[in-house]
Amino acid sequence: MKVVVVVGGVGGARFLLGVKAALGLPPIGEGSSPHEITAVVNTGDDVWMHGLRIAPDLDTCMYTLGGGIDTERGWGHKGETWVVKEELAAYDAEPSWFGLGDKDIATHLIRSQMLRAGYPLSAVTEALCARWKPGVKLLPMTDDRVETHVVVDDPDNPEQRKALHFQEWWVRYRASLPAHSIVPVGAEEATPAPGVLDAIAEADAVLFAPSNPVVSVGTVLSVPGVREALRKTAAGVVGVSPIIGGKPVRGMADECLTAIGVETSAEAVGVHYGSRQTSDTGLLDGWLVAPGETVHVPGVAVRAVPLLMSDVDATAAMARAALELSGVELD
Ligand code: FO1
Repeated sequence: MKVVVVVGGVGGARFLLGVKAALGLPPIGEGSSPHEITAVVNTGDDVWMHGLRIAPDLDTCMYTLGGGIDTERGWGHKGETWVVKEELAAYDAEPSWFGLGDKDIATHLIRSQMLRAGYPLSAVTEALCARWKPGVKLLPMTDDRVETHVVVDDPDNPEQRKALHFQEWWVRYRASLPAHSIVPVGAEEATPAPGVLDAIAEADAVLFAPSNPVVSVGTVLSVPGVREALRKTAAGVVGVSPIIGGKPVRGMADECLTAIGVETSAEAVGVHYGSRQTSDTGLLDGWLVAPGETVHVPGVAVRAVPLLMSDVDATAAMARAALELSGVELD
């Protein structure tokens, strides 16, 4: 079976652990299985910091599925040290609000060196995954530069508006500055990375992880060609709500949803993604929501299952429910 999962960072990576388990694969590392999982990963969070190219969502997926993630933080290496970060601070090197761990820096050095040598991000990711063996194919949504920027009132000059890179808004300001708009800069000129459209076309099931519907899934959908491929694929397309009881499970999806005028509810996000059958822009055939939520999404089959990814077994149950709702037969 070929499964494609559209993912962002922490939530997406955790969901992928469950998809692997649901298909009989070991959550961490590689296993032998007739099933193929391809993750199409958001790269709008990517950023140049201290001369290094950081790709947070790709790294979070790679470390989580390869067994190297710091599970507390949800990003970066477990057992991390911060000597270089302290040295940079000693030089007053900005930005001091973004933490680069010593082990993590090795990943960014390899990636930056390969990018400067002309390798596309997808080739860099493949090279890094040769070490981490995530057990799924990690594809960046595009090899082109797309960076999510957030338009806010300039904190130093509130009459003015200012576009912040997503990382500054998210990490430095903790998304506390109301976002007037969220823009995936460069998306119009981007093309899907090699393999993305084929994976969607050949999939038996396509799942939207419970990632941020705006800055993660939404950014992947902003790459020209992706939405069309999702609307055309013979695979069932099923999303998992990142909103439970009117609140995001983690992160600041509510701030992001408000910025695009979507209410923070499982129903509103389902309607936002839309129905593939009964609309000419919608993407979903199925929508998983938490128990007890009354959710109606016209033209979309809604099912209620526990959605807390408290451990791999719980996440595997969610993934199985999503796969079944997409119409595939699980052994
Ligand atoms: N998140 C933070 O809250 N603080 C940080 O200092 C930070 C550094 C960082 C470095 C590398 C990396 O891959 C991720 C990092 N993140 C940090 C997380 C990152 O901002 C988020 O994981 C994603 O951008 C949101 O999905």
